[in-house]
Amino acid sequence: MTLVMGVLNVTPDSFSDGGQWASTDAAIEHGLLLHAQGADLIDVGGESTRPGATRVAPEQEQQRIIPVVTELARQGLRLSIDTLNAGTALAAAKAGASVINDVSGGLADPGMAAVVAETGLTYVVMHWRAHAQQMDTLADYGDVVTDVIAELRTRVDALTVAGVARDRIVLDPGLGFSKRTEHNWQLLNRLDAFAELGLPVMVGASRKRFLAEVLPVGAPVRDRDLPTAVVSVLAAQAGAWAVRVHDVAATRTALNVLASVGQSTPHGGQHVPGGAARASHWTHD
Ligand code: PMM
Repeated sequence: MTLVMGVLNVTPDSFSDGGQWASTDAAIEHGLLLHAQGADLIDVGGESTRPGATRVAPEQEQQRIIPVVTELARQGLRLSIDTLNAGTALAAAKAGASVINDVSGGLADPGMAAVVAETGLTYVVMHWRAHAQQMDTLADYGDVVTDVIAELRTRVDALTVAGVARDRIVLDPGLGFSKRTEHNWQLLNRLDAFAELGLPVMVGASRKRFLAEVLPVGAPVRDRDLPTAVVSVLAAQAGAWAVRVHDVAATRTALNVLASVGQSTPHGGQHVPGGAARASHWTHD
């Protein structure tokens, strides 16, 4: 089964949920709710990566997320940490996170590969070209699927040379990051092409701008949860390892439909790199 990764942005400015879970207590409560709704992993982030966002100091990022990671790990939840910063990834690993989700795939912080290698955690390598201020200016491709796969292959090669175990890596096409609307649909249409890299793939479509295209003009962002759940089904059918979503309940229900009609993905979720045994070295239990 494809894993459901619930989004927990402990930020004042993320595009669809900024400010809602900005306090530690509210974030912990929301993380527990996402878990109760069926999230397999909670992805905790303390820096918004929405187009145009400004960077946050790693110290501030850690102040936002480490207490949340610590408490949710203590309660037995499986956690992913959404960060560009090696120091934050290491602090989160020590606080109990078992997945490092780096939207830059190691390009933003040259120290990240060493942290991934040292902790042995699962590492999500997303396709990324530039920070939030510039990313929309870098959405030029020949064939977007071919180009994204080639750029991810280059990242995987560089990371393995830097000591990251290949079997810890999960790939992500990076929907919405230096992608125009049509690029996102093309990537979703050909998710199966990523199989040539021989690594698990995760998909983060949740509430992104391109989904507005299938809704009435002016529909509120929350209305994107329905198309998000549909994309979760398509991703699962293509064998995705995980989908990253805000509305966990909707995606869980949609994936239950798929399971009920006997179409649980044969591949997705079976290969879970960096499982609990490996991660336990970094937890406090
Ligand atoms: N998208 C966002 C943040 N983190 N991580 C991965 N692996 N893939 C994504 O597509 C992704 C991500 C931006 O969405 P948000 O601002 O709603 O968190």
